[in-house]
Amino acid sequence: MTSLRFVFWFLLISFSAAAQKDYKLWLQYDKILNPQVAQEYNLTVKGVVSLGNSETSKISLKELENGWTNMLGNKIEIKSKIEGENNLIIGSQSSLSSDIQKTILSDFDKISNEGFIIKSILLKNKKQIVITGKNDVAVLYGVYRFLRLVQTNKSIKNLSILDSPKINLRVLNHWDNLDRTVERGYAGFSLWNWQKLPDFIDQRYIDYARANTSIGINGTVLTNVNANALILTPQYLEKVEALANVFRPYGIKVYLTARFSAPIEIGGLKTADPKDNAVANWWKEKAKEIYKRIPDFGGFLVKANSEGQPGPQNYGRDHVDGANMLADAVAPFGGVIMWRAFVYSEHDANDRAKQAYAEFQPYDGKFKDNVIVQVKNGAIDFQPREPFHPLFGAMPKTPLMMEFQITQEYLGFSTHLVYLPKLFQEVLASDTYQKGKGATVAKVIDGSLSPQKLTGIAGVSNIGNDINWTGHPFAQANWYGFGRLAWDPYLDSEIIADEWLRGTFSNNENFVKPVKQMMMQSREAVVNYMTPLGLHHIMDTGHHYGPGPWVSDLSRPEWNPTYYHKADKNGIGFDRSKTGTNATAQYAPQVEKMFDTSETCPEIDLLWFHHLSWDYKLKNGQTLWNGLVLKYQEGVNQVQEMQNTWNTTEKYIDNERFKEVQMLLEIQYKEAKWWRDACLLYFGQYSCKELPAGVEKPTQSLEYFKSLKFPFAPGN
Ligand code: GCV
Repeated sequence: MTSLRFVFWFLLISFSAAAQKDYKLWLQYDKILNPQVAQEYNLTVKGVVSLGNSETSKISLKELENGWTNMLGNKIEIKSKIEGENNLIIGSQSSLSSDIQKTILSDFDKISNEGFIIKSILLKNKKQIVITGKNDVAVLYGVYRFLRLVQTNKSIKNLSILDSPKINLRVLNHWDNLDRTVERGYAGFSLWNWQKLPDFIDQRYIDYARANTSIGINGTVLTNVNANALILTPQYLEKVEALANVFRPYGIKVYLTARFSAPIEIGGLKTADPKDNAVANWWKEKAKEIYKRIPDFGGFLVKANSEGQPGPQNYGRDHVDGANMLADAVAPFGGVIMWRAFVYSEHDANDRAKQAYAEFQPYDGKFKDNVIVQVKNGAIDFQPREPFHPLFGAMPKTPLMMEFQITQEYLGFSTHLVYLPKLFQEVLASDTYQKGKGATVAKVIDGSLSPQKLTGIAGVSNIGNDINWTGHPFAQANWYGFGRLAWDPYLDSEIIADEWLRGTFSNNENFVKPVKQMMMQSREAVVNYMTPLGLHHIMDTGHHYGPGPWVSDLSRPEWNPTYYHKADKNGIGFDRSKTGTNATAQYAPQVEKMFDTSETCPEIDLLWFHHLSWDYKLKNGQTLWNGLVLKYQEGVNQVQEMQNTWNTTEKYIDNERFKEVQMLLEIQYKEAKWWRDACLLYFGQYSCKELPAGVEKPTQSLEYFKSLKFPFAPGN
């Protein structure tokens, strides 16, 4: 009995320790194992002096204390005033004594309102480190950066770091419904427990805020873009207010999605026509009501006249009318409207990839100052690879906000290890050529190409109430990497992976080096085994889980995979060149020219822009058929390599996360083969060609793959 009890407690304790590791994200603050490194830190920092006393300052101090104690194994002395040397002094500009201010005065001119300074200084001949900024939230950003230096075992001698975010609105978009289901969510249910709010504040809300602020995210849209008007009723606003109160000290603003028909559904009006005075007034009153509760409310995100959502077009008005009416409602309070450009219509016979540009580009310069147009990274819908959206750079008089998808709707849900910052970086570094060479997407969205009053970037969240937040331990890296790139869209995704691995798992080079390489290769692997050479949108219907290139019977033509790959006896691919839909003409002339002919089109985008014969010669001399098949096989091989790499890491990390990832990689391997076999069997019917050497033969028939059904796939 006693021994049974012991086993029970042992299991419980080890389970909760493991769960905590998963839960703690990149903020593990593990003990520093290298004694020299630990010694340097202990010698360089002997105490902390916190100069502020706001809620935010208290968080800064608590984070420092907690991080330091865990990493160094000894408590850091908290001092009430600066005495002796080797102190860490934290406080905003106005709280600093004049002698400290003097030493770093010119640095304040080099940072923005949210920027921070971490500097080793000499104060009365004594060495100190200062972490400061123009306000307490900026200081908190600095504290997290300082802790990251320690976490990643960087030197903290002679520090001189000045850093400001390059983009102002850095927000997560939660596609969370009020019943706690999450559209395209693969990590459990929504974090927001509407039933228990406002009185019950889950520790998760606080840890969510900590994680976000540690990477610089400063906004959260709590609700799904497929919106429910109830969120705007007093019953729910009270709950939203409670969340806003939790997030405020962390510098995170709350936003909501606005259902365009809300004036009818919850306001009792007969119309939601944006030109109707009663409608405009209803929104003005609603804004007043919200700001009374939440003075720093961020504003609204709107999906209108898209995939069946109501919008101004229901009343013969356009997107400008709709967005500007809402903009007027929130303007007196400093709110913004994030208006989505994700539009395409079953009544428009045009190539779906052209529709958003065709509709929105003519609106350039017509939106009010507090409207920012949110554009997905590519023209279709978050595929494993898409060329950058042609709207980027094409609306110089309108702020455009990037929308990335962190949740892996089309990239294997939370089961596949895919390191997305590699994808994000590829998009951000794409050259639009809109003002000549070097006009990257990053420069469009940070306002450096054409100055903008608002700049922004959104990531569709992959967070749910799973213990590890994101379903897959490595999907945490996608949340992390999104935040880091939102802060600085020019960062290298490999450096981000390095930081994340060290903060999350270990500083051991034998672990970091191979696993980083694995992460960096993972995005190309998923492209290879799902949609190589520019293929896109060939997943199964509705839930989007697994391959479905055969699907051709959906009511809307542009929902069918056959619309996108157009495979037939003559070849495969969507002709978007001059001889086809001429979508290439939506890009700047240099880009248009490059995409327009198959010889100059990058092969990674080939079948996005061209329909080519099965015998078309690729750059490596292979026929298109053989090349395509080999890419599918390469993707499968890459997953196998990822498995091999992971299997070498067992001795460096905790057993639980090792096992979790190992099992998930095994599923990924199976699913990669599923994608390869299903797609090759299907396309092979048209190419009528054999599989080249080196490719495994499918073990199931096409009919088998077509028969698979997933009625309870998550996220639907
Ligand atoms: C929130 C795709 C997804 C939808 C999503 C939509 C959007 O179509 O499948 O679930 O809806 O994009 O971004 O609005």
